Amino acid sequence: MKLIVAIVQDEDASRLVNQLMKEGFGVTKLATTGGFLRAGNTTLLVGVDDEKLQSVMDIIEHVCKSRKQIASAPTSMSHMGGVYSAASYPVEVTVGGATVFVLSVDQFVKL
Ligand code: 2BA
Repeated sequence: MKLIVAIVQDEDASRLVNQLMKEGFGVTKLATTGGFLRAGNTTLLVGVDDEKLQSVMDIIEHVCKSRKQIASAPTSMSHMGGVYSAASYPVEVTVGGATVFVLSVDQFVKL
């Protein structure tokens, strides 16, 4: 059995959950925050038998789109009049479709 940890954009999350549920997969949805953009994203946990892994990966790939977002990146520090100040400038980053980790599951129990 595998545990799929999929980090997706909020815009794709509902459609992805709906599609996975429709295909009979169990899903847990977590509200998460990306470390770089400091913006909300969604992490899905999906436990699947090994032979179903590719079906889930195909659904994720089909539903999740990549998008461009503007992030604020720090540039130089300046030191004037005894005061340090940092400027930032906008950079464009491409986010997604999805960041997916596949973990082997040692044990799966429902108590
Ligand atoms: P964030 O950390 O907010 O990153 C959003 C996007 O910013 C990334 O998209 C990437 O295009 C860019 N980015 C991230 N770190 C960067 C850096 N140090 N310099 C320049 N650009 C950078 P994705 O790669 O599609 O990642 C989307 C989200 O997936 C991430 O949101 C984070 O929540 C998660 N993620 C990505 N890689 C991860 C990893 N190795 N471990 C854990 N979570 C990860």
